[in-house]
Amino acid sequence: MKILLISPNTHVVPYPVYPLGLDYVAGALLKDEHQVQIADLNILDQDSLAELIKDFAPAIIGISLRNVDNTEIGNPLFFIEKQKELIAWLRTASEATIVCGGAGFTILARDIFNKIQPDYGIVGEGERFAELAHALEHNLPVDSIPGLITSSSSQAPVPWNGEQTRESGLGSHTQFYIDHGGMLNLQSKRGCSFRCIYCPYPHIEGSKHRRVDASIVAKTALDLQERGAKYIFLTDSAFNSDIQHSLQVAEAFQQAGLTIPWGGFFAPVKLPENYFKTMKTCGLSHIEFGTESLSDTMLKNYQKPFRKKDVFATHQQAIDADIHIAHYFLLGGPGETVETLNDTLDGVEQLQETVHFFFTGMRIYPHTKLYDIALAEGKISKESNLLEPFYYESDAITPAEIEAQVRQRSGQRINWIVGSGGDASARTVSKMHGRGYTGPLWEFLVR
Ligand code: B12
Ligand code: SF4
Repeated sequence: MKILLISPNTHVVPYPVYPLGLDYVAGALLKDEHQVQIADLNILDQDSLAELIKDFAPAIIGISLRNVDNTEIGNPLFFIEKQKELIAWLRTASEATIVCGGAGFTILARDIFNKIQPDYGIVGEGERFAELAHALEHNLPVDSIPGLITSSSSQAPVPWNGEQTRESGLGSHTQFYIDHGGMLNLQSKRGCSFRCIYCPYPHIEGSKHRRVDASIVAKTALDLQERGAKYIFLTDSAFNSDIQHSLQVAEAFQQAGLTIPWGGFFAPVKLPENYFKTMKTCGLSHIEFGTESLSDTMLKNYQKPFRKKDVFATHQQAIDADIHIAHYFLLGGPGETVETLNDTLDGVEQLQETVHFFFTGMRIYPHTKLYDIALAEGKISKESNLLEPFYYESDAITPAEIEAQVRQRSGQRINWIVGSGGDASARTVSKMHGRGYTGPLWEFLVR
């Protein structure tokens, strides 16, 4: 069958992100000998898309819904209306069956499905698309496909234990990302085994690690380098949630001859001595720590797998290894008070040679412990609409008060950033990428 895969994500904050999920969906479909094309709306406008649809005449169109919103309480953006318009327009341009999937879709599948009305949705890993395409091609029943959403039935994601095949050479969109910052991305495992109360990642990817053999990860990394990548972002929920595997992957990079820098998300958990020195030797240049708070009370409330002392020790280890460091904070969750916030900000002031991103208000997602807490506290009901972002607010301090306090403490410091930095910082990043700088570039704010 002819299948067109669309990435409608044109969000540029903090920078345009290569639509990695579609490489895996394409890999699974190509294995079943379907004809597949990828349309990335970062490079195609509506007229070019219409032309592509006319020429290719797909029988199925798959849409990757990565972002629902930007999860920024102070500068909210909601992307689903635009996807609804896209689907309505596709119905006029094609008779193809429309299938949605992706990380954002998986979190709020039923609500998104009802709003944008595709023909089918698939929650969780998109490799299952091949099963749906097979059923549609041969007029077989679809009801038993794990994770399938229809107008009348829903299912939870079922982790995919089959082969993961990345098809990264499909279409010309790769060049766009190489030309705009040089960043391509790579996944070394799926799943996160931690249990942080607000986090939907274990729902999206499962809570059991499914590791890709380190030598295969390194082979893909080398392939990205040969295609022109100047930097690789490891998209794992937390790259070091399996410390051993993260070391194997890093060492495999070095053995394979990878020379470009790379980075990713890390949890500031207790680490073996010299962990970051080894990582640095293997090319790790940027660490994005999901620190969230520096109050032990709040870290316990959030069920984080580390405490304040671990953050400081891990931070120091990263500094000693001479790696760029950023910390992300998530303020205002259950139990946040003026005192816990002060504890965090006192701690932040002691963390040197880094950049801090502060997010206030926790987006409440279904299938999380935070959802249950908010329900028990009467902040939401089972009928609450969580598709349009809804944030947990502590009874003791409002998001506005938290933001005011962060801004007041921050003063003129340029390494304290509220939210992702928004359009202004995205414009600066874009200009620098235009001048040939590569990578995430937040290291220029490190103080
Ligand atoms: C890594 C990451 C980042 C990195 C990306 C770096 C890079 N160069 O790639 C950075 C830090 C830059 C980032 C930024 C943002 N991110 Co982010 N990110 C992630 C993360 C952890 C992994 C995404 C990923 O690449 N996964 C690996 C690929 C292989 O998986 P995938 O894309 O999900 O695809 C699989 C399935 O979803 C499915 N699938 C995908 N497409 C399709 C299509 C069809 C038809 C089907 C059937 C299936 C299918 O199949 C694939 C293979 O199994 C996810 C959380 C998570 N664990 O998923 C959040 C996540 C996607 N991000 C999110 C958000 C909100 C953002 C930002 C808006 C945050 C901000 N305020 O700046 C920005 C947006 C950036 C942009 N330009 O779009 C949200 C989206 C949900 C929401 N509320 O909208 C997530 C889910 C995190 C969360 N808060 O829950 N992000
Ligand atoms: S470590 Fe990160 S990805 Fe894993 S559950 Fe906690 S917040 Fe989510």
